[in-house]
Amino acid sequence: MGSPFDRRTFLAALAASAASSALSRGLSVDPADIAHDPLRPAYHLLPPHNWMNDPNGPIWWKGKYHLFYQLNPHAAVWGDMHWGHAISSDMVHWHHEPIAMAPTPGGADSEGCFSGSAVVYNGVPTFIYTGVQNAPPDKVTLRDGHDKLRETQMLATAEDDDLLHWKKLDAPVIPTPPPGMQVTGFRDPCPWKEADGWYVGIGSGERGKGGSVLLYRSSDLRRWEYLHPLATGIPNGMQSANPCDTGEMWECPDFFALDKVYYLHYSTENKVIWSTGDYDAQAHTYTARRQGILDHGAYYAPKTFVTPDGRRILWGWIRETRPEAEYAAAGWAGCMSLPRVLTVGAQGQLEMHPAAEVLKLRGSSQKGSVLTGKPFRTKLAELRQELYVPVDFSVGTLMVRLLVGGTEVWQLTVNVRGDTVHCSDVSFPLPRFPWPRPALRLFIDGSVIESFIGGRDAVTSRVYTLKPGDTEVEVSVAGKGHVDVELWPLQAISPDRLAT
Ligand code: DQQ
Repeated sequence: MGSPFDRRTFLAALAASAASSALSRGLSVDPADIAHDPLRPAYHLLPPHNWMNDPNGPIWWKGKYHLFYQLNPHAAVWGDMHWGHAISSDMVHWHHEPIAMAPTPGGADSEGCFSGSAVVYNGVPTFIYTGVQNAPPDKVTLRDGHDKLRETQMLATAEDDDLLHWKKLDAPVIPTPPPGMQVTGFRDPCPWKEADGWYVGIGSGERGKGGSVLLYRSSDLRRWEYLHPLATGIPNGMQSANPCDTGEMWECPDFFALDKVYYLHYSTENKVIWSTGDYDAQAHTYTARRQGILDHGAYYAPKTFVTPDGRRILWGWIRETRPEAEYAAAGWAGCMSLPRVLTVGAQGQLEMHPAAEVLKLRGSSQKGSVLTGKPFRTKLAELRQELYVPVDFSVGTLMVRLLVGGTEVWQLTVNVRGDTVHCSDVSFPLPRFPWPRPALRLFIDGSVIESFIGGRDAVTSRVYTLKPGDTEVEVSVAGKGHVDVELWPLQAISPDRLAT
């Protein structure tokens, strides 16, 4: 899997600390230490403690936003997947709710409730998700070098309007992959409705052939008929025990119409690939016309939903990049990206910017000017900031750096004329489309930096060496140019993040 899928490490950690009373309450680290950890994000959604990965089943229901997510309630490492739940009225401030779904002993999801989606069917919010269980070799669909599991697609229906209680159907609704296919995986259903019924895409692939999204159709979400692959990759010759590392398994697909074109994304090789193209609604075939990388950093397995005012919002998992022993010891791991609004430009290029709701976190801003040879540099009292740098194409190169004790620990360089971006150790081209939002916007939150470039490209970084009170931000230009800078302190969304 793209995530650290190390069940053995998780079980070993669990066994080693089984005697601890904190762990018996689902805590591996003292909550006070977690609350005061300066590296822990203060305005990105994360659980009170322990491990989070993919966003699951985002939905707006009865006046509230609900976000579910992959949660290990026992430790800050991947394992024993449950669905955590948080509710919000603005997609920024959250209230943690009890676990929405847990594995059922003896059931088809006994080893984990993997990722999935939420739809409303006959007036009832309904999850379609992947259950995993141990199974004889001929039934196993997931082999990643550690785990051997059978994946089936399962259904659960909401029992109350706060979406706190869910009733599972005992039997999987899609129990096996298509006959004759030796799949590299079979998970993460993304459903949608068309005039003639429901459709679902399932992340899959085949060894030596590449990843795919398998398309099924149903009239009632319960009985599904396999049609054909909605999209397939191409073999790239890479070899690994884990097909997610070679692009032979596509995780967490999402498919929908966006601004009159069709849009698909999937996650593989630690990246999220988006494409836009055409969908033939008679033949149910998709032809990608343009594609790219959704975020060039520590970002994976995103999922979208539509707000009541019609915005397509993307949530993504911001993963850890430090060693597992460090995040396990910290007692928390992973957080959700800020809500991003997706649109498509005139040439089919993906555009993306943080939802306007995020602006409500801003305090009073500090403004500055940058000239060639005269950078803007200021100390950050807190590691919770938004930096806004409007850009025009007369500027040569723009550089944003973070320094601790005067030493650079992170930098973003946008070579506007040369069409390239460097972000610490990541580089990527900046295609010459007009920028829908001609600015850089950076969100610093503990160890997370989410950067938006021109309203189109994004790169999410993790930096574990930032220190509150001893971190400076610097903006400079090379070549001819002058830019203005605005910096806002952002409020934390709760005093300690333990309840909200
Ligand atoms: N995470 C889930 C899977 C998915 C993967 C398991 C992607 O359903 O394929 O935690 O991060």
